[in-house]
Amino acid sequence: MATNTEIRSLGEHEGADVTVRGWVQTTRVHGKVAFVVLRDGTGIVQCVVVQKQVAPEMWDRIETLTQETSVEVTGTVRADDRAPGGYELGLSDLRIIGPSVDYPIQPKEHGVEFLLDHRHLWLRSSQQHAVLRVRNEVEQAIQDFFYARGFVRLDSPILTGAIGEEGASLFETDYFDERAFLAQTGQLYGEAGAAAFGKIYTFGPTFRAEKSKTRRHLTEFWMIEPEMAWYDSDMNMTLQEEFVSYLVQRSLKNCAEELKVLERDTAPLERVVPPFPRVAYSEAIERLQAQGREIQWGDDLGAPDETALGEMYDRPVFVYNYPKQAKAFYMKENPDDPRTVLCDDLLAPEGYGEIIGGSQREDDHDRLLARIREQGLPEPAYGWYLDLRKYGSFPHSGFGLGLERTVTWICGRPHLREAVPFPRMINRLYP
Ligand code: NSS
Repeated sequence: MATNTEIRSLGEHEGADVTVRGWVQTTRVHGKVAFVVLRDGTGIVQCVVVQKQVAPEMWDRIETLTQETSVEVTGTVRADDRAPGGYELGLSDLRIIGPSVDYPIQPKEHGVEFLLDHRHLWLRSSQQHAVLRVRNEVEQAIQDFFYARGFVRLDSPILTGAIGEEGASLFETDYFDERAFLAQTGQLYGEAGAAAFGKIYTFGPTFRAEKSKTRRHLTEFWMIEPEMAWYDSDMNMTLQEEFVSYLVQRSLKNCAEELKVLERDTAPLERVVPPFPRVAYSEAIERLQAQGREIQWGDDLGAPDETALGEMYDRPVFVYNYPKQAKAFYMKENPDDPRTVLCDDLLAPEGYGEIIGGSQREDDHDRLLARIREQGLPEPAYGWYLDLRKYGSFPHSGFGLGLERTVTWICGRPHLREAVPFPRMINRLYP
């Protein structure tokens, strides 16, 4: 009796008969020998069929196989250095489970809109499969990193009554007799969690009604938001560089195959180790101006500015202490320069730009209230958030890492839309 196995485990069955189930990538018939390349999601294997060794009906079946037909095959595992994965299968049987007629994605160039319309099938393609395997590794690495450091995962709500980052990009929905908003951030809830557990992180989908059609924006993206009691802005940046380095090094170690499929040059990733350079916002402006860029003190950095700055360093770079007017209401005023706040953005190299936004939080009740009023935010919605400054206020800091931006950079892809299984963008809600 042949044992069922996955392609990735074929090495454990060398010389034995196994049964594998999967989908046909290609079939080539060379006279009396046929080669069927099969993938099952865990790997690919070349199956070899010799006409005189199999029943005539089976040989006929091989000749009718089309791309993405699902099959169950039985054969002998043979080591073969030239084969992908190091093994091939000498088939004795092949059963068709589900035929596939006129599979829309052919091994040729398709336009990206066509591929996105067929995202439910495009996921099977080798590069898309590789990107999402890297995403899976990064997601696991995130959990391992924080678990090992004693952080508690705190799941923040997705339906919220309060605003998070900015009013302009909120998704609104009916909530019985009230209005609700899809969460732009879990941070405010994370701050409540930090007072309860010390160190927490949230990890979930966040939503922004971004009208911009850029390669860096999705309307639904996943964010990791750690929040730490007793951390100042410097400690916050140190945690960020350790975290990002861990995610990159872990991907290099456990996703070498995937990065090869993606033809990712891994040299720039190997340099991602602490410490990362830290550049004050004011210095960043001077450097950009020296390059002839049109940017004034007080402006937020645009994507081209981030790219230009990122290119000045060989690893991710922190830009810290931005002007108050460019940043969110909850950031703590810088005691050494009240025009600025204690915050940082982490810019990835190779033109990938901002992957993290973080800050020390305003922990003074009256200053925070003043900022809420200055920005015209709905005060009643922030009552519970202000409570955190009334009952045992505490210095604390945190940050948000965009999962898709990080995966896009690690994989060296041009656009965020490939780093999430089913991307949501301004003009895309299907599939
Ligand atoms: O707006 S952020 O800069 N900051 C926050 O939301 C804070 N509440 C985080 C915190 O301190 N807890 O967003 C953080 C990151 C940003 O650096 C990007 O990597 C990512 O979230 N981000 C996005 N990714 C994809 N698409 C869009 N639209 C997007 N917006 C932010």
